[in-house]
Amino acid sequence: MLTLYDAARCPYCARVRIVLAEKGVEYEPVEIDLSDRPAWLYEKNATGRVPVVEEDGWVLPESSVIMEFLEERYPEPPLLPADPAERALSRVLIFRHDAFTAPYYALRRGEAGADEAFARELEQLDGLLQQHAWLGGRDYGLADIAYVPWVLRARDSLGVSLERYEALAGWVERLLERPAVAAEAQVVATL
Ligand SMILES: N[C@@H](CCC(=O)N[C@@H](CS)C(=O)NCC(=O)O)C(=O)O
Repeated sequence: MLTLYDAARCPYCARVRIVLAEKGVEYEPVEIDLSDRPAWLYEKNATGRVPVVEEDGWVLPESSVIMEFLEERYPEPPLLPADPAERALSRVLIFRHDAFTAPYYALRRGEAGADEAFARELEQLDGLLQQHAWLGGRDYGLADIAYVPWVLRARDSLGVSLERYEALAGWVERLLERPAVAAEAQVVATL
């Protein structure tokens, strides 16, 4: 049985929770109190961060790597496109994700100018979604899962309106039709 060292409020953990739910993988969640982390967590991940997954004594940190690991370990249903070019584009989006989250966290800290910087990031996502239905191309997959936890938190916890980003707002609505993503919206509502 796979174990997920998890924290409800953590959007990186949300990525992993969504992938596990999409693939129907049973797992044991271990909730970590990030304000009072157990010392043993550093033995599993030197940075002391979550998410971490563990299977038969083998441990793996880093949400983007965990997502790819789960995709290979549990290939059905596939969450990366079959086409190598589309797979590569999904990976570029995941690789560049920090550019999206930096203004998100600045906004959460109430820094000056953060709302404009985050709006520019949302505009970029909206532009991509005007070109194709999902961030990774024609199909829903890891690129969408990599971004949606922050978009939900921005909308529901930081009060960022998505109204002016028509394609992005439509993408969120389509994502929320998926039980794995709807469950995350429920988690965000409890934070
Ligand atoms: N690059 C890591 C980031 C994980 C991360 O920052 N997790 C946060 C919670 S959302 C954490 O554990 N923070 C505790 C800390 O920074 O000490 C990943 O993608 O998994």
